[in-house]
Amino acid sequence: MPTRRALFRLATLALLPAAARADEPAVRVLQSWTRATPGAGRTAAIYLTLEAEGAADRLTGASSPDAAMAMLHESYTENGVARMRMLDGVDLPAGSKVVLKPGGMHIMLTGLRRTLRRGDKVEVTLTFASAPPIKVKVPVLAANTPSPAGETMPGMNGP
Ligand SMILES: [Cu+2]
Repeated sequence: MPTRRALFRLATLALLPAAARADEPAVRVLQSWTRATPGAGRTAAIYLTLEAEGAADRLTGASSPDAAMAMLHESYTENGVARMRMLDGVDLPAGSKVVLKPGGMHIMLTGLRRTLRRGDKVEVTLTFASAPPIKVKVPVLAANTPSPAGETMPGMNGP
């Protein structure tokens, strides 16, 4: 005769497949990249293309074992000066691509623990309001990789 606890466990297991079925929040990372950092550079901007599948979601944060801190940032221009501000999150509408790119939104890594060399990969974990966290291995491209906006992030002299 199974104990009450064992019966409870069986019942819980039986529920799992149903819970993992349709409408499970999911976000796809369609592209990711960053640039090699010059010798003493201790910041890097991570660019991504994200797509929420199914329901809308929200990118709420990031972290990396290679950096002391990872923040969501947005570049903007004020009186002709490029600046950045922190974002609480990035909304991901259902079924449409959201592009984090130079001159716009990005994930700012500060306190880099190593130099990022072309061909390296940087591990970044993305967290979402609904979807489970995603670990991304972000390829490091050449330091002079051009950006769609042609921006070089002049505001980048610190966090
Ligand atoms: Cu930034």
